[in-house]
Amino acid sequence: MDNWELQIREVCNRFQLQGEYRHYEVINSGHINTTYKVYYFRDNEIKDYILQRVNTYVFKQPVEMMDNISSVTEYIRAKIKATGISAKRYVLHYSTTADGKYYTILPDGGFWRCCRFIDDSVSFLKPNNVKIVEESGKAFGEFEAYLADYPVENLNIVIPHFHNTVMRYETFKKAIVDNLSGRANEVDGEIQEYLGLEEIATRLYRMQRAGTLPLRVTHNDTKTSNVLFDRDTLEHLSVIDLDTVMPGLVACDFGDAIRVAASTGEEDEKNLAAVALDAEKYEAFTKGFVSQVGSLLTEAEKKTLALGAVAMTVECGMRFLTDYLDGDKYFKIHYPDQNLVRARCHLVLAKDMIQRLDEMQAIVEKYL
Ligand code: ADP
Ligand code: GN1
Ligand code: MG
Repeated sequence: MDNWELQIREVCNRFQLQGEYRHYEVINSGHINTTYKVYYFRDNEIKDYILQRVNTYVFKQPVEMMDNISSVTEYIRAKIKATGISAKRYVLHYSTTADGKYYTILPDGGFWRCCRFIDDSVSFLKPNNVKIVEESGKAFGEFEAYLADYPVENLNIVIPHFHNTVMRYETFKKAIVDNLSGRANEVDGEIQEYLGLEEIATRLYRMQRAGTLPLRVTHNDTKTSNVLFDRDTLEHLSVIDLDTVMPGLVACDFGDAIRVAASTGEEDEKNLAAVALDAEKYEAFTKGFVSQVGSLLTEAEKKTLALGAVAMTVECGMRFLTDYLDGDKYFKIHYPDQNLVRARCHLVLAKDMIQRLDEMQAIVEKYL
């Protein structure tokens, strides 16, 4: 057993887990936290857990983050149980330590948490069929519907200004000036293109600031890999990665999901000719999402969903470019120019969406 595995076992021992430790594997799909699947053996069956070291460069208030997560998951669990169904596969369940905390901190400062692995579940980085896309729409719509009457003011603001696109533009402009990586000249074309999209990309946030849109409990990181599906039926089970649950706009959740679920390319697609909005997947996501949450939305919110896709695609692409300019400090990268590749393909996708905004909004109206 190497030192790393010893540390993983040490963390496991601090949580009240049932059964005996067998082994672990690394899960590499997320850009932020470090995730392990830990195999436990109990009653002659494998029972697994997800162990995560939280990225405290990104999440500076991890205790407040875990407070949000535990209260939101308890709230959803109570709602599901009230319908007479076991909530086991439909909401995350975090384990506690002997002193009742949802986290443990190691002497090196590492902030760790542990939740039950949802049995017979799968997740997809990129959905390859419309059924999965529609189910992911249902999952995020249902999440918001479950939390529609949760007191939004009780949530901690885990990352201030997370989807404040106006502020994201200010950060981007500062990164261009600071040019910490020395790469600004090399990407001047991309920089100018992102600057040119500022008016349309910040429109949604400016509406929020004007007070015309309600703040709801939103997920704020709605990419497809943050949903678990039943391995056999491919029906949605649970929304995961609840780190950024905060007060927010429904259009941000809708739009950030579209960015991934309804792109014809990968999130870091190098072949830009292969990047566009996939109309069939866009419609499938919209159908699933609206079926769960559509009846709760105000007239003003309904008009912003398609715009949310533009805002979130530009914002996310610009965050990748900002990180490239800063020297790749925020998002995990798996090859040197990955943040730039991500930024380029988000630009292509956003421009396609802008041209097709009316068509996108018409599809929303069709399902409302
Ligand atoms: P990150 O914040 O780094 O994106 P996630 O919480 O999204 O990390 O977890 C990364 C991956 O781990 C998910 O895409 C999923 O495949 C898997 N995973 C996370 N939690 C669970 C769970 N409770 N049950 C099953 N798989 C999970
Ligand atoms: C990050 O944690 P993960 O990989 O699900 C990021 C999101 C971005 C996403 C882009 C806390 O999400 O905001 O949209 O990468 N999370 C945080 O793929 O910044
Ligand atoms: Mg994730």
